[in-house]
Amino acid sequence: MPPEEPGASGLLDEVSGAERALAEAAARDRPDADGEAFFDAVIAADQKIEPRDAMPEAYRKTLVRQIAQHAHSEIIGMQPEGNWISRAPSLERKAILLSKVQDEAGHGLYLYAAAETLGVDRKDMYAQLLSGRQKYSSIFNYPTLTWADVGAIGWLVDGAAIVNQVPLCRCSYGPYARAMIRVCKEESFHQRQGFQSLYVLARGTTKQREMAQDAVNRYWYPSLAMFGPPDSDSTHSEQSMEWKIKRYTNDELRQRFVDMTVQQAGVLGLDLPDPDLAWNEERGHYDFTQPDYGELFDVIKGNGPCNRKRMEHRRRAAEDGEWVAQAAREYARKQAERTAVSV
Ligand code: FAQ
Repeated sequence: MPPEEPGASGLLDEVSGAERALAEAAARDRPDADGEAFFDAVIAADQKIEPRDAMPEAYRKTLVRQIAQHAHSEIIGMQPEGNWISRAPSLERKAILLSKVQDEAGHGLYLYAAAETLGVDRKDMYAQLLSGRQKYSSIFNYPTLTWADVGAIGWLVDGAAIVNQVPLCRCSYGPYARAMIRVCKEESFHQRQGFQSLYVLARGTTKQREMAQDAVNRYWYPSLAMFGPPDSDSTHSEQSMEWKIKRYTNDELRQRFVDMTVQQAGVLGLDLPDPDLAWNEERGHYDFTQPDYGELFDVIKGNGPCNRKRMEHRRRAAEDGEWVAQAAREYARKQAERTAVSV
């Protein structure tokens, strides 16, 4: 067994703490005011806005944008790893990967459900993804060239996702915060399986070790870019932090991820592909080379290595699955009819 990697257990503590805090907040008295004053009081008291509460339209729109984009990321994120299910090197690895990819579908489901509490329809969000009007995370537009990429995604991509999403368990919007608690617990498990898979490869044959290093080399900078543009170019951070949707800025979270990951790379015995990575005593953080943000914006615009492939696959899946959706809709209609008759 690989030794415990540093950092992850502390993050999980924060998740359990968030769960307690949510239960306590729900039990507390809510501010006795209507409309804007109510919203401001709830945010100031660090409590939760719930679906039927008054909220500014811009707050609602920001949440729909972020949650929909997050949900789309989870389901598009099934593709790069799904690519390896049929070629996993053992039955055990295949079963693990299958479960992980199913978990991502489940995360999509919780998140679409959370977005629906804001008065939007899942069907419409999905249509906006397919038409390109709503986006998904840049990271899933990179290819998975070897088996080691599956480990690198688990370790780095799920690792970055946890760092970004643990603070979202304390997001001011109740349904999103609650969905994130379960998602984070599962992502933590995913991160550990990726770490363990790379740990085994790093101690395997020379070829396996090289494959693991190559995967880390290719996934390092795209993982750093997942946190979004630098704070100076982030259009939404300031307002989202005022509303307590975001708790930390993009750069703060990126730094936290680097600090945590450098130590883990040491345990794995793999190098991070940054010659300027160095501990800065004065800052109490690692200095590191920033990702290429020009590349990030290019990928967001649809020009990454796999954007077209990912969207074509999704569109084909929607067309091929239309008969199932139709059958489900018809079944739901009949059930509703029967319930109406028996009432
Ligand atoms: N990719 O002003 P900001 C996962 C856009 S799930 C694409 O800083 P914000 C699990 C941003 O939307 C990964 N677009 O924006 C998994 C905005 O554009 P817009 C997804 C990006 O919202 C693992 C513009 O740039 N996680 O990994 C990206 O305050 C393994 C300006 O940016 C989430 O969605 C990007 N990387 O902060 C699944 C977490 N970065 O909308 C399968 C929730 C920025 O105005 C396998 N989301 N943009 O046109 C968030 O925390 C935030 O939305 C950020 C961006 C931090 C992503």
